[in-house]
Amino acid sequence: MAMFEILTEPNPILRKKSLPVAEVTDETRKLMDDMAETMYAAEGIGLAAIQIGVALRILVIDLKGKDEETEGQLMHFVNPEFAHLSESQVPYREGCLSVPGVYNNVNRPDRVTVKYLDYHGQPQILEADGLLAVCLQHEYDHLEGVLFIDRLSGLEKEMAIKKLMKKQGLRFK
Ligand code: QAP
Ligand code: CO
Repeated sequence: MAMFEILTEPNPILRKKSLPVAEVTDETRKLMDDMAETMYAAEGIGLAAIQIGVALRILVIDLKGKDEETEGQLMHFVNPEFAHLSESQVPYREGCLSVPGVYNNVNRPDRVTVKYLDYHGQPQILEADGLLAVCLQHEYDHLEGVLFIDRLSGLEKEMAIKKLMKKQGLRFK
């Protein structure tokens, strides 16, 4: 296994749209193992392949102690698609390994049904709520080149970017 560097905003690669995986092979599984190791090393709960510079539609999620239902389970999602998103939305305070040190409330549907291929390439359907539903939508956004800060209102987004740049020792103008 190997650990990778996690790309951070404003790296333009994070804006790329990821491509579907044609077939889940040993090479795909190697990539998923490396993604999991990178996520654990960074103490994250979710990671999309594009965050390590690979534009493929692959997510890994491990909510650790933060969610009772999935506790301690590493989950792999290849080519995920939402079959259902609930009408009702809830706010959740999100962060992102690619936007370090910035946290904001984001509104999203609170229940989702996701279709995907698992680690073995088998088709699966999963209903999720709570933190898993939030995390799936956050990670799915990465596949479309969208970051959680893009979902904030104009002023909130401006403040989030200022905070990020300050953390990185950058200055405006
Ligand atoms: C996405 O986020 C997520 O700023 C996963 O300094 C977040 O793993 C889904 C992290 C919230 C649902 C709810 C962020 C680690 C990890 C940081 C993460 C940081 C260190 C973020
Ligand atoms: Co993220």
